[in-house]
Amino acid sequence: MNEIKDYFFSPKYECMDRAEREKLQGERLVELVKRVYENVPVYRAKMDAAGLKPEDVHGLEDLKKLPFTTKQDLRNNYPFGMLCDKKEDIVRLHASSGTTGKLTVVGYSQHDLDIWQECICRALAMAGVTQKDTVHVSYGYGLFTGGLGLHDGATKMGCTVVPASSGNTKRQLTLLKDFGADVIACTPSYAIYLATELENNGMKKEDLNLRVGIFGAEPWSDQMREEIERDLGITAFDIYGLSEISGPGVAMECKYKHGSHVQEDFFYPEIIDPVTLEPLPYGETGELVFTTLTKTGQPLIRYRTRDITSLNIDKCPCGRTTVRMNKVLGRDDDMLIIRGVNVFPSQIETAIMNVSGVAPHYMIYVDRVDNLDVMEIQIEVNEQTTADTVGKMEELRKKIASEIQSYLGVSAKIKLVEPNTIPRSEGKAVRVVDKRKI
Ligand code: DLL
Repeated sequence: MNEIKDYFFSPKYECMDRAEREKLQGERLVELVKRVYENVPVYRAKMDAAGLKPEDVHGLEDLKKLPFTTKQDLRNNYPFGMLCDKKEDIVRLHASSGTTGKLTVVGYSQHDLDIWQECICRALAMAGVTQKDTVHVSYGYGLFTGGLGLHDGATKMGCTVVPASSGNTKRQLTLLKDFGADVIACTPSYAIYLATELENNGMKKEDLNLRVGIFGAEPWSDQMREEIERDLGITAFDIYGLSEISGPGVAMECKYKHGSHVQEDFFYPEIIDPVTLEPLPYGETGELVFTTLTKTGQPLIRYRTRDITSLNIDKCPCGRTTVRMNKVLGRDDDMLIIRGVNVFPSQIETAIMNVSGVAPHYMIYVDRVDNLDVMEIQIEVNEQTTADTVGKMEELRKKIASEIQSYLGVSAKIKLVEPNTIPRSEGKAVRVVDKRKI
């Protein structure tokens, strides 16, 4: 593995004493609540309904009194009903499409773009990326925040940025080789795809100069990380974010890879019980909620991300004092309930990858037959395994079925398929087809 020479981009905020940071967060919250009450009718109505006035919020201790914001609030007020700044002060619009319904639109002021760039710079510094590096961005450019987010942040740092965007894998590989990029930023599933396509394009990892990968936008397992690191010869970092809050860079892993440091001077995280909506203590798993403490364009108060994770305030050996979020297990609206058992696709992936002989490409099909949930998982075998006998294949199939059963407590039908038959994704991977009509 490469040695990562990380550094602090903004030590004052990243390594701040926790009590001092909480004071700053409290002051920012008080100011934020005043602003949204005055400028965003939705927040005024929500606070009035809760019998709350801005004067009732004195610091972080009052955060739990404030109402939540949901994706539905953004949809109901499509497109600009949740802006806090005047429309003419909005310099960028991004939007994300959910599985259903209207786009979720987010307006950014210049100030919001500035803090987003600051977050990306802090993230790049965590991965030891400097102004001397060339950063190849294969996240999609456009309404999706991945491409432009990494692009603007890496530009601010002074890196040489290659705005490759997504698609055209052959050209991506040529660019990576010819421009000698040190860093690649894309989804982890695309990184795996690029690695497998190297050989098909007559290339080896040694032909590339890559040192670091900045991967996010979808859940991924540590096994997937190992595979990417091995096949591309890089160190792979997890970056987290969501359009509503600030795109990529809301949190990022340091080289110790024990959770992602949340840029909590900008984005205050909470974990709540998604059923009772009560805040949970550090360490407990629940739904992640963010309050954007300093945004001006479209700030959000207690935004429910639907992402399931936990927070950790233990001391990190890297020296940053910011709270870390553990890997996202999945979204609570992504969660599959199979015969009463809660199952996240990421857990299925971990179970599959515990067995050797298969590739990290799979699809999960869920259906209901005679009132019973059935799950079929189609998994690609790797090139070596295809040469195996029928008996050996059957052994492998049984091994995976038993791994899934013991890891998840639920049975699944396993179907092994030929290499390169599962559709590849250039953006976020779609791995679940739920055909149940409940
Ligand atoms: O995916 C922003 C992003 C771009 C993050 C590039 C990282 C890299 P949205 O399209 O709004 O924004 O989707 C946000 O994606 O709520 C999570 O469910 C999921 N997600 C994002 N990053 C991670 C990650 C971007 N590192 C939604 N691990 C979020 C797991 C992630 N899930």
